[in-house]
Amino acid sequence: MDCIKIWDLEVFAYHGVLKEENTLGQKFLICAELYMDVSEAAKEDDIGKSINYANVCKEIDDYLRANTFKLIETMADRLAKHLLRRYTPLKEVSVTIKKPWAPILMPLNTVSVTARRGWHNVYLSLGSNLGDREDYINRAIRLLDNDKNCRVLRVSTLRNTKPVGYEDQDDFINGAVYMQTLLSPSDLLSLIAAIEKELQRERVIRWGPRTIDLDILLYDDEIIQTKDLTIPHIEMAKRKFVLEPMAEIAPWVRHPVLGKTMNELLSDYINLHSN
Ligand code: A4P
Ligand code: MG
Repeated sequence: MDCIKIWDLEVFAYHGVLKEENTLGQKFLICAELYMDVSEAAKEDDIGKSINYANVCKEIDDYLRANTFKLIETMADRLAKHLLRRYTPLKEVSVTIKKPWAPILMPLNTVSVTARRGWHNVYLSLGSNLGDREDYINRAIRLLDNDKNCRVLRVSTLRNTKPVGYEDQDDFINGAVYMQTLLSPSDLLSLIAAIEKELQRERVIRWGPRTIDLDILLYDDEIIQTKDLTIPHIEMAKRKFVLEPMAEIAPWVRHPVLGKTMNELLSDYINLHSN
């Protein structure tokens, strides 16, 4: 991927663990690697199609003066995410914060921390079979999109579906969304748990009635198996109520374990259940 590099931008700011650092301030050197596609800007020789590095330098200076952090780790993490949110063409950002002459009572040139952050491509499934089902699903989508670390980019049609698993319950409405997030998989799980809680989700019966159910189907091409998280979602290929909306919004996206696209998985499901 193409990259615009800003090297050793000097910023005078008030970050640090020591009280003197917060009152007297000090000089930091900032490097930012901005990963994006510059071919359109180059083709038309048009700065409007790129990111103006002068503006980025001003943005970095403003951000690091307007906020105070104890650690250069935090400075690098927050600044990288701020730049990703501020400039939509950016896919990834690597920020290095250098602290020249850190006060360690020994000769030292600089100490630095680098944080590389980027947007992750995520698919979620949504389901509801209690109360105003459509309203719960739309509210969940709004809450996701309103989170500063997420942007919802595509929403499937919402479909009425018969309950699967525990069948003695009302019909569901199901759908899927494509979104990008700056959150790690476990932080994304915490966010969807918080949204479920806000929308009065109660866990009474496994696979039972619920105002809202949000599941992470895919997170980039990652394969994750921890105590709390299985990605890709363990049941996704066995469920028509997941495969139909996924085939609608992401027909060519490939399941990283099964090696098949959403279209292929839906065809397999239909063939298996038509006999
Ligand atoms: N967990 C592990 N992996 C994931 C993941 N990829 N995404 C853990 C989200 N959570 C994941 O989930 C229990 C735990 O799974 C979480 O705490 C998390 O640590 P839960 O949402 O509390 O419980 P649940 O929803 O009852 O279980 P699960 O496995 O999410 O159920 P499903 O698969 O969603 O099934 N029929 C129709 N027609 N439509 C439906 O939407 N849904 C279900 C529930 C049953 N029948 C249905 C539908
Ligand atoms: Mg669930």
